[in-house]
Amino acid sequence: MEQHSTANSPSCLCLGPKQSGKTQLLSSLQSSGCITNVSHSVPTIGTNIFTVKLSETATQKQVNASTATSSNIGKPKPVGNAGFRRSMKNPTITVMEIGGSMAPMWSNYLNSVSKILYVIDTSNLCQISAAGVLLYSLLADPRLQHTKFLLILTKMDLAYRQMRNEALLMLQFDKLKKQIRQTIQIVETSSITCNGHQRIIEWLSLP
Ligand SMILES: Nc1nc2c(ncn2[C@@H]2O[C@H](COP(=O)(O)OP(=O)(O)O)[C@@H](O)[C@H]2O)c(=O)[nH]1
Ligand SMILES: [Mg+2]
Repeated sequence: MEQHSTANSPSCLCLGPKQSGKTQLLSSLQSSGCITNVSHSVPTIGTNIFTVKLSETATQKQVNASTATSSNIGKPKPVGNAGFRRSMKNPTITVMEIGGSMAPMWSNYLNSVSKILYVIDTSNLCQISAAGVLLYSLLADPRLQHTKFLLILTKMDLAYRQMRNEALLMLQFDKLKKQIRQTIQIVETSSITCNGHQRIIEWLSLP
């Protein structure tokens, strides 16, 4: 089967079931703004590419740390992952969203992926368990054993959302954690209030 991930493809993917809020989240991260009203959106068929501005202080710290060691003197400057521009001014990362309806084809995009933003809609009770199954299949993939995962619990502005602990219970997260080798960070977000967006940017800014 055709493999879509190449050396030039973004090494950061945004995955999750359809309508979980991926496009909305990445659009607001890209434009550094929140959405003002919730409108009906067109599900992503295929992929979308977003460029997200990273935290200059976080990337600066890494550059300092990696150039400060005496063993690095005289060696070329570190080059970031594909899609990751680690220049000191205006560092950015390219994130590729793959539509939820393409879940059966996610596997074609998993070569050389260093980070995955996995988005789960906390207001969609019926979808959370299915989202957990899809997440588990990613975590079990041999190509993603060293990939960093950020679990994003979205739509936390909605009154009828599941709270963090309830959502994690539905995902059987405690059990899942014991069976995988990756460490998963969790962040609660809303594209309406922009809560959690700074934490996502800081996580993206880490190596
Ligand atoms: N209340 C609320 N609605 C959201 C949020 N994020 C996305 N939505 C809505 O959820 C629907 C699906 O969002 P979209 O980003 O297209 O989902 P995708 O299929 O995962 O890309 C749209 O109607 C959005 O306006 C959020 O944080 N809060
Ligand atoms: Mg989308």
